[in-house]
Amino acid sequence: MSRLVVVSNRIADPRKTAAGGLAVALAEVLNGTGGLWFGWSGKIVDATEGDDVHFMQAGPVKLATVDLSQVDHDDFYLGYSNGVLWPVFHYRLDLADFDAGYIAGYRRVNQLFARKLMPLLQPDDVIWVHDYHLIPLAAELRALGCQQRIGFFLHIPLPPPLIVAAIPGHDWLIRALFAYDLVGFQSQADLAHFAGYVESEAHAQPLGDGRWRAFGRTVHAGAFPIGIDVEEFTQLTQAPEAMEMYERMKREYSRRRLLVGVDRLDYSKGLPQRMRAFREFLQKNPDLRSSATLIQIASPSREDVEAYSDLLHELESLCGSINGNFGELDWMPVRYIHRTVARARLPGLFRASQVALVTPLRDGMNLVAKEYLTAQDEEDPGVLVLSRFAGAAEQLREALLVNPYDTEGTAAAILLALQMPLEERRLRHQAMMKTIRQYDVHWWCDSFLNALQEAQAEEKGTSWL
Ligand code: GDG
Repeated sequence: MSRLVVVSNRIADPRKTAAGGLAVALAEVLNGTGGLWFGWSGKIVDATEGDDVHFMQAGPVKLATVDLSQVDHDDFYLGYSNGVLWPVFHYRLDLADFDAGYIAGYRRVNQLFARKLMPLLQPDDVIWVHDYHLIPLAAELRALGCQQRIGFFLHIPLPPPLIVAAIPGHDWLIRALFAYDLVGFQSQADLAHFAGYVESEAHAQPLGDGRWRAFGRTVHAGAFPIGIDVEEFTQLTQAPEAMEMYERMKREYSRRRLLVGVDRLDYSKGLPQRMRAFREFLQKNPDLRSSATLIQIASPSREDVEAYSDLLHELESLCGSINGNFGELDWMPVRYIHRTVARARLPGLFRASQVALVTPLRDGMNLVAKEYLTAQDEEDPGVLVLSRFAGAAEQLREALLVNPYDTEGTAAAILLALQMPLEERRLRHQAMMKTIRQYDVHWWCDSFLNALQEAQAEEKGTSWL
């Protein structure tokens, strides 16, 4: 069996359960092959300190990391990755900062990764690169003579061709995808956008069977919706810490209905829109007013990017005004927590909540939706209100699907969710759990890696850069 080499911007120690489903699933495959995980150490160092690779053994998995200089971190991570690609790929051209200097940093770090990874590779390695930070990595590796099979998975959405085309240098970026043997997306919609782009902008020829040919090379592309580790999350739900959280919530909210939202504080997650919909629900349903509480956990994220501090203020002001206008002496409609909650407690909170509001404006997949459903009591499950613009909506058709921009429609769905009869809740939950179990994180890993094994590696000689 070939050794697996995983490359991602950040790496997680796969032995720590706090790392979550993705790290655990990757660790399982890496353990099987005695694999290598390569990425950024998370450390920023003085440019004069050199760029050594640090190694750490985590069970059978070898972790290899490099540090970044301040300027590389600013241009590559804050600048191009999170100031250009993240907003544009989430359809937010208005938030993109197309500073011409960022792209040089993005290339520099991808070159650094390629240069440092290349000597660690073995001839029959299979390389799996993750996410938007590292789109040109395969092209950089090929330029150094890398012949191995390389796959890429995009965790975030790919927008329609004309939105991608707004990025200065977009043709370079998409051309770089052709240096991979397989490119994976979260949804059929994202895959269709890829096809649309490469056919209209790069004049690629569709060869059928999910293959496209352009720039003298053939790339395979497919949709591989990511799942969760259902078994691990079920165990987490039954563990003492989650049970304790569940009991506490049940006690505290014995006379009230609980709604829950758990998201990174990110503008893609539609948090202000969600608050406005909840406010609309409170306004329209005075009789239900003091019986429903929304707990919103917004874990801090990328606070050094400007758009995120604007969002923080908007959200704080909305929560404050909702509580100010609708709160009673003994009840506040919104409990807003701007902190990270321990992973072990999340399933308890999910299980105690009758409704989950997962209403991103755009999301590659959204794992919270799948975690919420997995944590439910199947005899008396809660209801998922899900944005039609989350990748998860392609799979979870039995959720209450909403348009998060439609305040009134989302408010109506909240009411429907709170009033849904038990039998209907069970049927919907059962149907969605079937999908979540079938397409879990192991399915995701296996199906991607099988497709990568089958993808015919060819035309290694092409010049990429
Ligand atoms: C990207 C894509 C895609 C959240 N708050 C806390 C916390 N979380 C955990 C959740 C979940 C994970 O973080 C978030 O995953 P999502 O999928 O919802 O979103 P992104 O972070 O944006 O992830 C996304 C994903 O990649 C995988 O491909 O689904 O579309 O954007 O596991 O539970 N965990 C803890 N405390 C918190 O406060 N412990």
